[in-house]
Amino acid sequence: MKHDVYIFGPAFSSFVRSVMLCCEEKGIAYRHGMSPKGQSIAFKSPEHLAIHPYGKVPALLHDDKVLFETSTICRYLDASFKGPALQPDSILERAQVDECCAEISTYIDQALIRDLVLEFAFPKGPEGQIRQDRIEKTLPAARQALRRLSVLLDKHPFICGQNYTIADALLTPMLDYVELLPIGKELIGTGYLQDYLNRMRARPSGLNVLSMN
Ligand SMILES: N[C@@H](CCC(=O)N[C@@H](CS)C(=O)NCC(=O)O)C(=O)O
Repeated sequence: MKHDVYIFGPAFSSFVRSVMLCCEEKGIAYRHGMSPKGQSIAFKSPEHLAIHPYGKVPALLHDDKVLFETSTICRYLDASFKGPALQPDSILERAQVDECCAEISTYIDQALIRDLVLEFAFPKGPEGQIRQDRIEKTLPAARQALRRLSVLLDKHPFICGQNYTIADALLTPMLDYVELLPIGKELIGTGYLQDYLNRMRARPSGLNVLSMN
């Protein structure tokens, strides 16, 4: 298979990072950014909407194929390229990884990234200030999401058990950003979730993609 993989989207996007992590874990050569053919494509422009009908990122451009939705892209890359498998073989275990991916990219993403991290990253209060009242309102859901992740992790090395899967690639950019918030260390705590994040950051894929580096 030709290795002409382009991940469309800025590298600061958590979901773009998830696709980058999958490529790194599988050893797939890739490029990324907003300029698949040299010229920059503006966010929400007709060219962007031609690649992603909802004007979001990431999208995958692979030779003449275009795909959107992060989990879908990651499953496609896993099936198309050699390298370590990022999904189990067993039907049930694969469904459990899919379930975990859906949970992370919907409920967990909403609580941790959309409602919390983005309020710090792009503050919308008067004169660009962080809306402290919004943060206070979102914290209970963020704490609940993190408790749920601790339950899922259950002292396994990876979020779905014994092996690195697409679910880890989805989750670690989110946790990485949360931990960098002023309240991040307190939120993540000093237990197994922090230990998991440290181990994911220390992998070659984490060293190349996650923000601590
Ligand atoms: N369900 C989509 C979500 C993609 C998504 O929300 N991407 C964010 C960046 S992390 C985005 O494009 N935000 C810009 C916007 O919503 O306008 C996926 O899994 O790929």
